[in-house]
Amino acid sequence: MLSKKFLKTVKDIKSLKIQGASNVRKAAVEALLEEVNEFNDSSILHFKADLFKSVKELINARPTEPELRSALRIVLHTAQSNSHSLFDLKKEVKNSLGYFEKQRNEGLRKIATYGAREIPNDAIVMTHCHSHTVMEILKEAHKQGKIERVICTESRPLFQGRKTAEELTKAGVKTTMIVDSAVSSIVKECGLFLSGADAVLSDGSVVNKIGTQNVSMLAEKFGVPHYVACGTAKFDPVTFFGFQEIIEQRAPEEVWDKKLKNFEIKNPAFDITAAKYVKALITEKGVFPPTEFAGMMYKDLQLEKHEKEFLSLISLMKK
Ligand code: RUB
Repeated sequence: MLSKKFLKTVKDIKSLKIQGASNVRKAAVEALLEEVNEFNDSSILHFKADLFKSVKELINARPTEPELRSALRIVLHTAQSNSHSLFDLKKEVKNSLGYFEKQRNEGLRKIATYGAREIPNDAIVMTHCHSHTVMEILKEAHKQGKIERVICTESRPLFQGRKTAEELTKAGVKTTMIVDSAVSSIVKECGLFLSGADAVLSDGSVVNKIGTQNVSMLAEKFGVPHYVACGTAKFDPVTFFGFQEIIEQRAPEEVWDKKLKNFEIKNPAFDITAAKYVKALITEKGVFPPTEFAGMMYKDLQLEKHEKEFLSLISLMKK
């Protein structure tokens, strides 16, 4: 039985109350740990069944989140271990999730350090949506006195740019907000465009909040480099095996709650920026051109050997 608290986390992820790939992953891991702690049946089989159900709920809460899937894969992998007692299995799941989180947090510090090095002095930086990885870099660069100003888009339809603006101004960073359609007029004033990522695909292209591709293409037109800040857990391994990343389609009411005849609203949450528009990915393993990054991840994850494991996780996603 999944707890009310767990189901509330799933609901909050679905409704975007919990937003951004890293926050989604963090909330999911916390909810899973709590489920493990609170499980009070004595059957190891029931425990595994519950774990499987939790993974399924979470994987379908937001379909475009490979970082969340990376955490869930660890849970499924650990659940298949040879632990004979429930106590040991619980301990193993908790340890593996704890280790994963620790690595993500240490990785974030490294990304902030490497990212701040890429930011030139007196930089005007454009950003889009709200990425807590981007925030770490901007705050670090601000501490080093490198930022003149950050320009953030509103990021319609749900205005995540406001969250970015609030956080930046609180940290003492001079911030300008623009409507999404003002990007072409303003991006030429910027030294770089820095975005986050929800996923990096096998061809090095980057999935991120809808509108990222627009900013990236316009930035290229005006000679402004696009850097993407993301942990390596954002890499989507199944795209190496012919699977397409699912682009989440969100409710039309987020755009306009009007019902008209002969009328439809399309509301994709993400878009895909081709690798050729991205100068580099800033990750905890270093700063890489996107296609090189994908090749490195293929080797690192030993995908040739682990294809089955990655595909079995994806099979839990609703079609
Ligand atoms: C958020 C978004 C962020 C990435 C990266 O979209 O596109 O740029 O998730 O975030 P949404 P982070 O608001 O739909 O979740 O760097 O925090 O992982």
